[in-house]
Amino acid sequence: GGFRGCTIWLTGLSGAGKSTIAFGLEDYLVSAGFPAYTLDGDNMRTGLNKNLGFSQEDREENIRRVSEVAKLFADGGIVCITAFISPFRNDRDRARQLHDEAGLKFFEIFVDAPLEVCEDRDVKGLYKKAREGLIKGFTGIDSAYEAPLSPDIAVQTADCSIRQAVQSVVGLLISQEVL
Ligand code: GGZ
Repeated sequence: GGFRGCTIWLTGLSGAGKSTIAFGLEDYLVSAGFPAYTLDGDNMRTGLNKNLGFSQEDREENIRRVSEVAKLFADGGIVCITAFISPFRNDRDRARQLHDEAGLKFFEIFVDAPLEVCEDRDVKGLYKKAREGLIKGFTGIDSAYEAPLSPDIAVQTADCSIRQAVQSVVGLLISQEVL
């Protein structure tokens, strides 16, 4: 018995809503008394992964390190939420495998929004720069995004609120007996 950590892996395009959902979920969990912590570009790419860029090789290494850190958090009894594009299926599968081997639950959440919607939002103006050729190898423009084939759930952020998206994940965690 007792509470165990796990990893909630959010994947999706830039601007799909991963970070917003991650922090909404983290707030919900912490308020309900469950330890939760979000790993994202802001706390990983500025520190542990600051030597990495956006080539395929660097993204793979980024996700490999994030996977290992998430596993440690989960093993330490925390709900670890990760918010990275994590564009490659193989890398996400390896993250799951790492958790499976350690007997830790792992949930892949597809934060699904059409490219047009993400590009319309363009919160940081990066899509515009990518279209203008000022950023090369931008996911969805000239770098691949491999959508999950069988995510634990998908949330369509063009059609639902952040609250609803967070509630879908919470519903999954309850049905899987994490909460
Ligand atoms: C994609 C890029 C790129 C390129 C910089 N491609 O909207 P953001 O700004 O905050 O989210 C994007 C973030 C992606 O970092 P990740 O660590 O999640 O990527 S990966 O999982 O693929 O390793 C975007 C910004 O970094 N960004 N250049 N070329 N996103």
